[in-house]
Amino acid sequence: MMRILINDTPNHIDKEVLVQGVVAARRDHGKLIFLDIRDRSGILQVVVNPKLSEEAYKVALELRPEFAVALKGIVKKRPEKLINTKIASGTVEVGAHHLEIIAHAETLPFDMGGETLNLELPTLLDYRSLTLRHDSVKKIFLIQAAIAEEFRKAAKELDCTEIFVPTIAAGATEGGADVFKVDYYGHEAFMIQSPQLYKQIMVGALERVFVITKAYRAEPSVTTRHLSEVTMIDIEMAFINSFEELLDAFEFVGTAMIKNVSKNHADILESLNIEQPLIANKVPRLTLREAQQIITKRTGRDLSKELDLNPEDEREICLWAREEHKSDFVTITHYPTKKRAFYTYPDPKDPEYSLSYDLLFKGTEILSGSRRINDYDQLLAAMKERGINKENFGMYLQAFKYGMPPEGGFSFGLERITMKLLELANIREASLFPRDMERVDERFSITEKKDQQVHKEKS
Ligand code: AMO
Repeated sequence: MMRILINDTPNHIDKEVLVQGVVAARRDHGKLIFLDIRDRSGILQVVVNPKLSEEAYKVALELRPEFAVALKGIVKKRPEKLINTKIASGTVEVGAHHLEIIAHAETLPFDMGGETLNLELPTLLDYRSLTLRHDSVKKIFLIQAAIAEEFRKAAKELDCTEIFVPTIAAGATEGGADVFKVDYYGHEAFMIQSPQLYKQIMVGALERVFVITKAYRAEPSVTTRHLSEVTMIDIEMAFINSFEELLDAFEFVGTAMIKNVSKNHADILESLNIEQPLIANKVPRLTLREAQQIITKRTGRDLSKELDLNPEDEREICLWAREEHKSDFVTITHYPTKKRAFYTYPDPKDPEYSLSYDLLFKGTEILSGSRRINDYDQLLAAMKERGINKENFGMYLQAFKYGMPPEGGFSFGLERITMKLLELANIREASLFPRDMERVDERFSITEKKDQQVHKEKS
């Protein structure tokens, strides 16, 4: 007999089916045992009645959560008042006449049977292999997969080719101190902080590229929105004719991803009580200075000396965009040149500021990017000015030495988008196996902790 998926059971009323899945919950009701069985498609209620099969009943008595089972039974329509609208198979149940254990599980450390998990974050992550199986957690990663899929679609609409880049590099991609060093056969190398250098090199060959890759940030702080291992989803495009062309491109990709995922998975958003995001026809655009002036007007805080938006500012300007433009997105451009990476193109009209941008969504930056310096000599000068050793960037510089058209690009953080779309309190919930100062899979014990200060942030 062929296995069918749980969410297909309503199409087999009064027929015998074979279902395989995992016990999500077992409820003993006197002479009857009810099982919630979970497979990749959904959850099914199974009734085990000793009058139907004494043998199946005996097996059901042994079952505990997370046991894997195979069962055969007849699909029965549920009476109207017993229909469960929260699950796709809620109009039916299966009366098991054959039940077999195919894998055992130890007693769980906590109850996984409820609709939500109600665990503190450390426990949620300490038992990650287990908690990832819970419906409420699985939904996060179904949405994340959908975001990545929509990104690929949008990137292809822009005629970009997918590339796969190294994650070990000769130089620190973004500069700064938050880089992991690697002992590479006795040579010094670095984990990439972003796919930046390689995507730039590749527009010399393919003109328009996209990449989904892991990148590493040795973040010296513990915040709700920083990870040490990030999934970056990036685009880079050459032969750009204007700065606005880049803004149009990332606003198209950003809004298309969010719009399509929210529409195609409206059921998941609804089940998590998430409102549909506000997507205006045109994403509002502000320079950093304009954004700061708006924030000052709204809050009275003087930001005239600030070179960036802090998390509180980001939340405030997003509130403004929602109120004034009915948009959960807002684009901020022209950050100070010295605050951005060496490859950023200074604004020819005012070189203190740069042709750079961030895209904010529901209160937080989800994307960064810029037009790039494409002239070899200008690039060398920018590196020199920042004290960057060009010896570590040989392969990168080679691309510019042999000519590079005007180009630019951008990068979304996949976990950031997921976190914001699903209104998760902490970015760690949006990473399967989050890495931070205190954890690689399992939490480091206090005695193992290096002599390094952990800065905890309020936000
Ligand atoms: P940036 O450093 O701003 O830009 O990173 C791009 C996007 O990646 C995400 N991100 C992070 N998410 C979680 N934890 C972190 N530690 C973290 N760091 C970054 C954010 C951010 O907007 N090379 C440039 C991009 C470009 O110019 O194309 C870069 O890396 O969502």
